[in-house]
Amino acid sequence: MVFLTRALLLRTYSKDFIDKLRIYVRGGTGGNGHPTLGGIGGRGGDVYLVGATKSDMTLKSMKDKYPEKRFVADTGQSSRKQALSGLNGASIYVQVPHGISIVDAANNQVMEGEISGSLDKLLVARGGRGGTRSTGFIPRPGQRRNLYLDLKLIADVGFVGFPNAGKSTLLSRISKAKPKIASYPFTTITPQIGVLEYPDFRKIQLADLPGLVEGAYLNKGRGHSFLKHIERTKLLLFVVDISGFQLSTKHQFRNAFETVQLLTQELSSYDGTLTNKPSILAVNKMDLPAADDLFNNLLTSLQGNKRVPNFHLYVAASNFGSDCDEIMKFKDVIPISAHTGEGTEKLSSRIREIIDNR
Ligand SMILES: Nc1nc2c(ncn2[C@@H]2O[C@H](COP(=O)(O)OP(=O)(O)OP(=O)(O)O)[C@@H](O)[C@H]2O)c(=O)[nH]1
Ligand SMILES: [Mg+2]
Repeated sequence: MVFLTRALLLRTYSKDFIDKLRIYVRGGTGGNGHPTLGGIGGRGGDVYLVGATKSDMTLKSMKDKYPEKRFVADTGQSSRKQALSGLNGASIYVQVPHGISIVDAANNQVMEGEISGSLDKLLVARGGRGGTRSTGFIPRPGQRRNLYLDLKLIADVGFVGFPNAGKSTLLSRISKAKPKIASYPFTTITPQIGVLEYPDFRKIQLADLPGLVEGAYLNKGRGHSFLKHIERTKLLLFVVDISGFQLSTKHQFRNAFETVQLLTQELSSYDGTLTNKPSILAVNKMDLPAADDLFNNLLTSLQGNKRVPNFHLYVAASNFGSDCDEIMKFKDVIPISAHTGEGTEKLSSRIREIIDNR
């Protein structure tokens, strides 16, 4: 009975609403060159996604309008005796709803750039070059891609942390995603999405974001393109390495508490409202020797300036530099090991509790 109701509900719901649409895009093929006269073929047209002029466009209306969901730009003209330089094929501009992220279906990676308003435009498939002498007058095909247009892909939880903290390891532990994991910083270079699934089918989307560096708010390490994604998440999951972090021997070593402070500072300098978002602090690598002592030190430092009666509420006052005294109020601080799985179940249930009771 429960299942039946659920199935019926889902069907009614999905008839009017979709939050994900798969489309195929292909840039136009270039035109042929002219071998005897040395003529150059025209370039194939590009495919762009542009924010719809009507802000109420939905993925459903887009699907109804283009049921085949294929967008192929024009071929470039071949070189002829009368027109040695072939004309370029026309580009196409596909109107899409506002507020979507675009995911390459081949690797599940979110493409750079987003469409949040009617002026936004994103090149998704480049046209092929026309044939020239250097290609034996043979044209190149256009780029082809399957894309997902996703309405709320990275809206649930955003992982925030310095490189190497174990964010991707955690993602692979609590979801079915298979992100790249390695012992060097900046392994993850574009946001990765995983879905946390609960026994009753509730799903929460997790965004494993590339590691931030000090100065990310100034766009160091392309910080803006990652911090931007955090704006749209409902919950921030700080992931820190209990043994601290050092980018290289040229950089200063930061202990776990300092990494929390610095991350807080990066977020608040980028956007002062980010520190008001619900957040959890996951302290990773608790399997390392001496981790327990370090964790106790961290708790003491977190409670430092303002000792709060509620055990689950910790306050990190950032005191690097006198101009910044931002605080981050964590709903919970959870010691975990993404390697052994210690604490990760508790973390998963806290994520849900907080999102559902916001
Ligand atoms: N001992 C221990 N090592 C871990 C744990 N979690 C991750 N690691 C190791 O830490 C290193 C970095 O892990 P990643 O998951 O790639 O870290 P990341 O935060 O995604 O790093 P970036 O993508 O560079 O930002 C790898 O060598 C992992 O095997 C853990 O719980 N315990
Ligand atoms: Mg990573």
